[in-house]
Amino acid sequence: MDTRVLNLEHYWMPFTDNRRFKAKPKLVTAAKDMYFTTAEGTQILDGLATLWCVNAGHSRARIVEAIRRQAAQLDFAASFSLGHPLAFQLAERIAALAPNGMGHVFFTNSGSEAVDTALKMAIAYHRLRGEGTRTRFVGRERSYHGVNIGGISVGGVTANRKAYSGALLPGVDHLRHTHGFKENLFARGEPPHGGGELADELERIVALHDASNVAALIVDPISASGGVLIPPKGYLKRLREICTRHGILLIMDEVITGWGRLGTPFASQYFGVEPDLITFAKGVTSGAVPLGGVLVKDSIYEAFTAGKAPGIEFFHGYTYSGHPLACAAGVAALQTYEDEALFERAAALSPDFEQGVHSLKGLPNVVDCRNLGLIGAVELASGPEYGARGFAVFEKCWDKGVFVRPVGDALAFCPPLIAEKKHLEQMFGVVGEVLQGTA
Ligand code: PXG
Repeated sequence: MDTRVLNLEHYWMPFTDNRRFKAKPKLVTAAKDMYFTTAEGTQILDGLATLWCVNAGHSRARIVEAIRRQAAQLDFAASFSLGHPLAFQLAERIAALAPNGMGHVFFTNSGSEAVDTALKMAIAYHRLRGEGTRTRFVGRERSYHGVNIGGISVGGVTANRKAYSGALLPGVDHLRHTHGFKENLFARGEPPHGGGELADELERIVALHDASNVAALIVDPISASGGVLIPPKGYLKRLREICTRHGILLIMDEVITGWGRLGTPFASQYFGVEPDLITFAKGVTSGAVPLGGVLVKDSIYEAFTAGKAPGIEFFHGYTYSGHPLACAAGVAALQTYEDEALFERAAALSPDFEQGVHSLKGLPNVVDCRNLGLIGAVELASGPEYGARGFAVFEKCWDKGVFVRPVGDALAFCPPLIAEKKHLEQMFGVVGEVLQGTA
């Protein structure tokens, strides 16, 4: 495509330095399996499943065909007191993959909406049970829970919060992030140090406010956009114990860790932790159509539906909740994961991935390497301008045909689950070469 005729002015791009992008655009015009094709016709390896989404790879035939067929058959039907079969079929499939006892699914269009939905569910649930004073939330530093007001309030990414400080939800505390112990640097898999101590901070926060005022704790098992922070051993289990002891709901934000990233459908299963609510998005359709949602424990659904006066149980929903195209893509993506055993493949490839991430240790400026399942990062020492080194490395990798994501001065890796050894070799080979050359 001749991009010289494309007017770049009018699209205000999200989370992008618009001026820098428009001065030197990176445009892709096609994608298949592991690779993008750029407007100039070069192939770029997608080392981040685009934005932690495309777990089945790009433009997979089954998913494409399902969307095409659905658009022709039933382009749209709302889910407000009207329904269509696919939404129910997809919910059933998701429930079958979920941790035990989580048999109900509420659909949204994005992870941000899923997070705000889960926060509202938590408050409404406690109120229904006569514990209406439970309205406070606990989040964590460096966690990303989307960009809606609820999500940035419980989230811990300063850049996303600072302009809105006075408009954030009241009644939110944040646990420390889990990064920074020097004993955990270059840990392979779950870092050994600090899990219990970090989790015990929750006790302190609960004691301060009294448990009767706390609705839920929200945790992204791996803070991906916070820099791929892997939870230390025992940390999540301990948080679960504390929540249970105090009647606080545990929301696991699995927008990135869901759909096989750690070799299990959800990270909750990998860590052996049973949440009360799970938020998901991204990989549920392998990124092909926007879809998110909240998986809830049956007891939560029943608190809303059992024995109450007739009428709407939960005054919440989006026009496009359960959109037919999204559901068609979701069913096809989940079928692809199953047919190709992609979650198992992710688990099987994890040792090679770990090897690749840690092969970067010792290269110039590398101060940490971390990994779990098929997600990982290399962190570089910051120069005078925070993030500049990470961005420069990202650009050079792109020029050499590999797409990875800079998160400050870290580079994140999160390939589609269809990745093969040769793709990992290409990705870590190019990153290593670029790091070597930027001493
Ligand atoms: N929770 C988590 C854990 C996420 O990673 C969301 C919620 C929000 O999802 P939506 O679909 O509303 O974007 C996310 C999204 C990045 C980046 O820079 C990451 C996300 C979104 C945009 C940028 O890594 N994750």
